[in-house]
Amino acid sequence: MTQAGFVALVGTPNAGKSTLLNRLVGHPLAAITPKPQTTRFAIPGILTQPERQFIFMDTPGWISSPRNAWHRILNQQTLATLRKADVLVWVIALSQEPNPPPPEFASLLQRSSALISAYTHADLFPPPQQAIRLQKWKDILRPYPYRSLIDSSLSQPIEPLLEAIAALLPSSPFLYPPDELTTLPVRFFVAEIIRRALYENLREELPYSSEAEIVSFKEEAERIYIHANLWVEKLSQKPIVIGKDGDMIKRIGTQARKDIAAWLQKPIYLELYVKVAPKWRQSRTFLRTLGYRNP
Ligand SMILES: Nc1nc2c(ncn2[C@@H]2O[C@H](COP(=O)(O)OP(=O)(O)OP(=O)(O)O)[C@@H](O)[C@H]2O)c(=O)[nH]1
Ligand SMILES: [Mg+2]
Repeated sequence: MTQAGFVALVGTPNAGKSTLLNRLVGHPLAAITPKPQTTRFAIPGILTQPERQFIFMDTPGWISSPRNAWHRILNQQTLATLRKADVLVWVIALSQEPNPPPPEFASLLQRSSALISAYTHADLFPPPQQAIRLQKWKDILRPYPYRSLIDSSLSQPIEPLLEAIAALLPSSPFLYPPDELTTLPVRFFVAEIIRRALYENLREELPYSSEAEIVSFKEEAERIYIHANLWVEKLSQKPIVIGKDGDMIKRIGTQARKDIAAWLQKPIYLELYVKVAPKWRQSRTFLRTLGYRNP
């Protein structure tokens, strides 16, 4: 009998969840940046082996003090993903202060019969410091029924984590065609690539106040034509995204175009428009038009 199931990767912002998703599936599916709150949707990544199918779910980092409708939707996505998962992977970063999981999902972890903890960022510390930090995390983890605690830092191979998850996958027929890598459409990943360019080029509050929306995506024989809106929250943010003589928007566009072309293996024509949607993070209606849904 084959095995198949949903595997949720959950944890605090910046813990390294998206890095793990990409390593587990072997493709750069989810955007990774040094800034917290990079992931805004539950992103599925599918890995099919001859007898097993893992459907990994990357999740937005848990926001412990949500300040707007957007934060609450991000947290709800994480909770919904946790609830439907067959295996839970609680991702912790040794670089972060050890803290118990948020009360909203602590009980789900506590009741889980298939919980694993993976730690990251161990490579940043010499072994004695690693051991001290790990011990503090073990104290936090003690009340939880985790099956294994695995060093999944960038310096380590990913296979031990994969094997630990495989041991907990339910017996099941495959849930998706074996050659499928994700269930989200290409447009979603194109918007993610543009957003990563925004994150990497903008500073302070701006990355969190901006969002990319694909308006049109037309594939022709020679080239793919993409129009996207870059939404910001305030009129005063628009000239910053455009930059002096348009140099910032040019830089963002060039980086995004190259990354999209590399991903889709085709020349890209990319047109970006900067638009203002006042307080979009507070507006459930606008969030819905950007694809955010209450799960
Ligand atoms: N040194 C080191 N850096 C890591 C490791 N894992 C991830 N990173 C870096 O940590 C940063 C955050 O990684 P992400 O994978 O985006 O973290 P995330 O948990 O998905 O973050 P959010 O989506 O914002 O919640 C990036 O700069 C990664 O390159 C690790 O094991 N060691
Ligand atoms: Mg992420």
